[in-house]
Amino acid sequence: MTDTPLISSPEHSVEGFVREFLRELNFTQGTVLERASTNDTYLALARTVRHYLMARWMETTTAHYRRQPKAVAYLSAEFLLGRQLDNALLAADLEEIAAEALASLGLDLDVLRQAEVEPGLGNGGLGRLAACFIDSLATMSVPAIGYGIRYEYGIFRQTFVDGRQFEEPDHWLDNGSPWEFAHPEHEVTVSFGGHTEKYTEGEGEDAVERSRWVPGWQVLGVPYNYMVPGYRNGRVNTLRLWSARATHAFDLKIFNYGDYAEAVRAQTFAENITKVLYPEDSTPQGKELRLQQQYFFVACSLRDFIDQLLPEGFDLHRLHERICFQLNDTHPVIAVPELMRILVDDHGFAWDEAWEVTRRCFAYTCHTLLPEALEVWPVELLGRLLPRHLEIIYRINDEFLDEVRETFGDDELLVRRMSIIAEHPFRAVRMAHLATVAATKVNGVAELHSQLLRDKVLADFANLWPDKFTNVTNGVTPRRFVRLANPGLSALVTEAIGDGWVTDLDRLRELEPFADDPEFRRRFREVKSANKQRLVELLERRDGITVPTDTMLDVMVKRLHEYKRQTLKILHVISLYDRIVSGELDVDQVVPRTIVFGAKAAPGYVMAKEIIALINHVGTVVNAHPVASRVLHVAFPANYDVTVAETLVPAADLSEQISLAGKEASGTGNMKFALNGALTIGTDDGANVEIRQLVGDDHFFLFGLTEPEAAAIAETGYRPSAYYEENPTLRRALDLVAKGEFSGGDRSVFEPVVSNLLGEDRFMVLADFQSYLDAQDRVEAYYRDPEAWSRSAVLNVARSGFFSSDRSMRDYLDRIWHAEPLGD
Ligand code: 26W
Repeated sequence: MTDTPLISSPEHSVEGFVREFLRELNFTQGTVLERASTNDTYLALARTVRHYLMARWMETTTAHYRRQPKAVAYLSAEFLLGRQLDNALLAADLEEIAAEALASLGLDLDVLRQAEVEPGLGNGGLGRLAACFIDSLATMSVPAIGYGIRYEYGIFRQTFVDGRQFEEPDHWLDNGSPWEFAHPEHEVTVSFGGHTEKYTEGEGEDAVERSRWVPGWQVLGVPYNYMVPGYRNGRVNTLRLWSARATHAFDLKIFNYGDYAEAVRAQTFAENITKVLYPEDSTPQGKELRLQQQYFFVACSLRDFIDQLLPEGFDLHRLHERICFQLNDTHPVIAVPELMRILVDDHGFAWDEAWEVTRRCFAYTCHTLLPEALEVWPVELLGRLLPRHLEIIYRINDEFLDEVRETFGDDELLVRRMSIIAEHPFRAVRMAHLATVAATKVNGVAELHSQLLRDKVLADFANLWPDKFTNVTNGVTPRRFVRLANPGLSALVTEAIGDGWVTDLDRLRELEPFADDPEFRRRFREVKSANKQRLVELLERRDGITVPTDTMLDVMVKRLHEYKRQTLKILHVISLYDRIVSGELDVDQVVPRTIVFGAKAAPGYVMAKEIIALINHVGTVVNAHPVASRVLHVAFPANYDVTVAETLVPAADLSEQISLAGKEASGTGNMKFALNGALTIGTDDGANVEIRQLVGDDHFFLFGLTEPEAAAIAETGYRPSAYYEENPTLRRALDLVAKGEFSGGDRSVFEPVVSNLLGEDRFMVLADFQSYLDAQDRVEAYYRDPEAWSRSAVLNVARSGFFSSDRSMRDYLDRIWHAEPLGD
């Protein structure tokens, strides 16, 4: 890299901004202000803001290259970024300048903000976590790069027709994407298929048996770079997402045969690899294209790091001194045999030498506890797509099982349990086992989750390597989820304790005394109520949904999954409705609530889709009922995404975190709500446990079975119908659904939901029903006292600083990566 001086940033002033903006509008967008569309002005604005970050980006990149510090590569199939404009404005400290500059041209920044289509390159928690982590790494000046996939279509757009979910493609790139930089000149070739050949290298004494991969077909990976700006620290890291293209040679060959249509087909075939994000969250479908995606991005990323980011001639025996590849769940785990292949086949390492390095380069984060979410790849498929990798996996497994036998003796049951290869119901590679064997560290994402990994899911491995296992509790970025999403609260907090909290969230502790200050509480309530007003306007504008303003805002937003128990929430609504309509509850005595749901279901997850329909139908009936609608309102805006969360979370009073204990690995929405001053009603699950410990029992509504209790019930045989028989309130609620109250009298519509609850009820909704209702009664009583409630809300804010993703990053740095921030 040369020492050419960098062009300096545009002038940091309103005039400077106006000049740069008009230049962009005229010279890049090719239009004039008078005729520019909203999209034209948005694109010009985005590029203007980008310019202010450009010099920092080049400086950061150059510093990494020159100093060659130990870096972190976060490998993730998902990065759920959310909109970029606001975050870039904030990082560059341009919010006021931009607003003023645009106003001077008769433009409204708020309108332009809304023109941005968010890149929905993730499903939910895991993808959003990756986005929070790279934000924190940049803000902490840690040398880090995110590697992932540039899906042409992100998570589907959800619509409702008659209350049922339909999916539409998400054309997020249609209007142009001003935040990405394509680098086709850095394309990487990725191979697939074919077969392997044995050959002997050297002669006589020195002869070694080696294996060579003869691939069947290849594609190109083109990197797209995205800026990851640190918060006002002069650093901008890189997120590199890969897009698949057909190789030039491939089309050319076919083209020469004169089959033009075939050449185009080949192109399409290659480009399919990064066409669409798989919308399955937690139940893998085992699709070939998904394995292609995983190998594709991981092969591109390793090649990129080794060939582009390390200096020429770097001795790969020392790779672990320069990088830790963090595996975000099992999706990138095929990187393990890929690195072995690179070292052994391409660089001539001996097997043991290569394993020594590989073992030290990877760390693995597990994000689930559900057995069905643990990825396995059929050996048949993996061997067909990646024959050399399968060979390598077999050898890793052989040596690993030798170690197991050496340590524990010939316990064949144990060996079978621990094997990387499962034999039943079909031969398959267990990716979590491969990851655990290869990783220096394995972590769960909340204390309880990490403990359950050690004690249950990966217990045999924890016995073998107790020191390998650790915990890093998840976090969320305070820049996006407090500072940007909640300007009112941010201003109030800053006025009280200064603005240091934005990068040092523990400082929120200094707010504690303000919880006892009536004036502060009054202003806190004012902020909450303004945030509710903003939400009401959003729902009206975006969805045409009208909801009342000043009611308790009770929110459950997350992917639709049975273990998360949206059914428990809707049964609560049904029960309130039933008791109001029957006169058991005096409507004038009920605290008015607005219940907001947001949830996408995996397109093939039938039960989840039924639950969505049930929620929508209950909402229709409740909202239309002359008496019930005086105090109850249900809203279910379609297509919940990061952008909606940014308005919804700051408005919430009550955060619903009601999974069956032992099933939610962590949750991160729970943290966002607490940080924005919502009180949680929740089970002892995931990070709820830590939230409750920190904010205190008096400021958290706990209910439900504990994990050991749920496990014990499951052990002795769970009988949901017993709860139905014994609890008249529950029975009435379920009977209403069964007899068609919410389906125009048609009993068949929600029969599958009801019979599932009465039959299997795998996640013990009925067992926790009464406890949940009792907790909701406590919520209601407490909410009647606004002073007490807002005191608790302020304490939730003050005591949740631990849930900053900056703290998560510090924990990863100390416990796993052993890397350091780059000094000035
Ligand atoms: C299709 C295969 C598959 C399997 C698992 C896709 C996605 C997954 C993820 C592990 C599901 C997921 O997003 N897990 C969530 O990760 C969050 C971040 O750590 C946690 O907060 C959530 O509790 C966990 O469900």
